[in-house]
Formats: sequence, C-alpha cells, structure tokens
Amino acid sequence: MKRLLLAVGLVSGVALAKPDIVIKDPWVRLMPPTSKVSAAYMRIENKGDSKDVLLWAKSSVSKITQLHKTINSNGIMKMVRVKKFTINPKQTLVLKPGGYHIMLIDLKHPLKKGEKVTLWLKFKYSGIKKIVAPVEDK
Ligand SMILES: [Cu+2]
Repeated sequence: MKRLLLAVGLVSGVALAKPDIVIKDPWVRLMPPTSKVSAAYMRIENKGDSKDVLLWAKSSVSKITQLHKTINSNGIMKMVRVKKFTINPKQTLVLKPGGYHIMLIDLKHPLKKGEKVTLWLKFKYSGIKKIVAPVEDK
C-alpha cells in the first residue's frame, strides 16, 4: 500500500508541473506616420515550474507579425526572425528595443499615440493569450 501511494504521488507530481505565463507592461512603439512597421514590447513572466514556448503572434494593426531579435553583426545592429521564444520556469523574457521584440509588419494604418493594439500570443502549453498594448512614444 505504501508503495502504491508513493507511485501515485510521483505521477501527480509530474502532472502538476506546468507553466504559468503572465504578461506585463506591453506597449507598441509610436512610429512616424509614413512607417509601415513597428514593434511590440513586454515582459513575459513564467511563474510556473516548466517551460513554455511562444510559437507565433498576431496583431490587430499589422498584416504580418513576426518574432524577432536584434543582433550585433560586426558592429551593425540588425533584426533577424526567430521561430520561437522559449520562457524557462521562474524566468522572465524581456522584449525591449534593441533585443527581442514582436515585429509588426505592413501596418494597416498609421499608429496614433495612446491607440490600443490587440495582440494574440500563441504559447505551446498555455494556449492563446490576448493582450492589449497601448501605443507609446518612448
Ligand atoms: Cu524586428
């Protein structure tokens, strides 16, 4: 009996390990009215005890939305597309200018300061998270 209880405990322990994704401080960068691109930034916290993976994102203002990172290539900053963002347990992935970001490409209209942009983020384990990010000039 004792052995059986132990086995059940181990199984449920494994089943309880899951990610817990919390998104904080989302914002979209205000760009000149002629710009057809912008980017979204935020903090993606994983308070859980297993990793999660951001697979794709969509936005209400762009026709194309991609996961990007900015890299320094021989002194030149350039953006590259990445397939996914991994957020390890008890870690925070910070999306910020000059680093990881969600690229908004082919904007449907020029963004206005204070405008609310809806973003849908698809996580491998946590599903789709819908967030609202204001357009900010910073
Ligand atoms: Cu980019």
